[in-house]
Amino acid sequence: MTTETSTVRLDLPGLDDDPFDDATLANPYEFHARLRAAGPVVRLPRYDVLAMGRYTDVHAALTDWRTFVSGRGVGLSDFQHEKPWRTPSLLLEADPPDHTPVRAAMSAILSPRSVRQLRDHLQEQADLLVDALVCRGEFDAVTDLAEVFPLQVFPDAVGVRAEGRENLLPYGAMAFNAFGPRNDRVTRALETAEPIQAWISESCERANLSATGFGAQIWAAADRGEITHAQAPMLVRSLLTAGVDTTVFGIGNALHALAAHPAQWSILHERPNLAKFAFDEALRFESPVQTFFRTTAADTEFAGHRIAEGQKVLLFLGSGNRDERHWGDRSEEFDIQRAASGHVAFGMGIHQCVGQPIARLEAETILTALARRVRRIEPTAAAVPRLNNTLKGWASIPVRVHPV
Ligand code: OVM
Repeated sequence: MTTETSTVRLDLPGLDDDPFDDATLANPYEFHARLRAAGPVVRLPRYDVLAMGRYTDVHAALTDWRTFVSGRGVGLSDFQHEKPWRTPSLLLEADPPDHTPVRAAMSAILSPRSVRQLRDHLQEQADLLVDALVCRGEFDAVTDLAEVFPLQVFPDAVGVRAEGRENLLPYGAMAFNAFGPRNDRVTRALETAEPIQAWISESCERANLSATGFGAQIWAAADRGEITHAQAPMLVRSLLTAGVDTTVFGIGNALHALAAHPAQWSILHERPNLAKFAFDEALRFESPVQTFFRTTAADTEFAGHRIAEGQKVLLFLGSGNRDERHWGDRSEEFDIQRAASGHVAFGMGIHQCVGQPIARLEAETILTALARRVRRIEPTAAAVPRLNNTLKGWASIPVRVHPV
């Protein structure tokens, strides 16, 4: 607890922790438990922000977009006072009414119906990749699988040119790091940002996109007047920012949890059609996107506390997803047969992940392919965390698989 002065109210409990330091990023769960125990709204004086870690409060703040706005940025930086590192996203960093038509156009393009048409192709690609890895027997579940599969299928689905795709992962890492404080991780990433940003920006132009992908469909929505032609490349940028690292981390986290819990793998192997439930439980258990900020648009009362206008509030999605108040006393256990739906790993409310159908399809097809062919998956060395100010995941997960 702390008593140092700040612009935030002092009647609230405070925690001295730095949620963005290496140790907490690598293992945030002990901090999350103290955050939830401290109260519904907790001060983090180190950054002069408020924090929420309980499921009900995270859910409520995500849903109340009028009070907890996104247009001032969903990182630590308040766009009302600081210049954003890039042009703000028309989706993520926007509020109604501007957000509404843009979101509607993107929802239609990424709808379950539209994404379903990709299923056979993705399952085929997943089966081929897994066949090759099963032949090898030992491989790295991140560098040989989680980083390979999304990059094999998602840029093609968007219609991105082949040249320069190695920029996609670094760009996403930079964007997710940039939501945090300007620590070494951000400073280092921004040093090499320029050529990466230039490649991303060019890749969003109509002439550089295939004729049939999601990118082309965004431009077609502009032709139909659903969005403007000026908005189209910005929305392609959203796909390239939010669509790669997230799925890589999500698939990696699922494989890490399954390799660490052999009994859970056995259940999945016996019933591969549980893959989509296993993925939801993995998202709950180790959420790839750990945090997002909101900013209060007005003085407000929340959970019995007054919060002033202009206050940055850090929402711990990954903590809400392990809150014993919501999930019960086994909330910190990995159980693919639990009812994990309702987790906030994709957010909640008007900003809830619009790319969810494609993210889920990627995860489901690759996990199904593995579950069918592999009866046992075991770690062969310690997994190495990949630290990011927003994302939780792994740089390396060495495994051995035993085929059927
Ligand atoms: C965007 C976006 C959306 C969701 C997440 C995200 C970097 C970015 O629209 O650019 O993370």
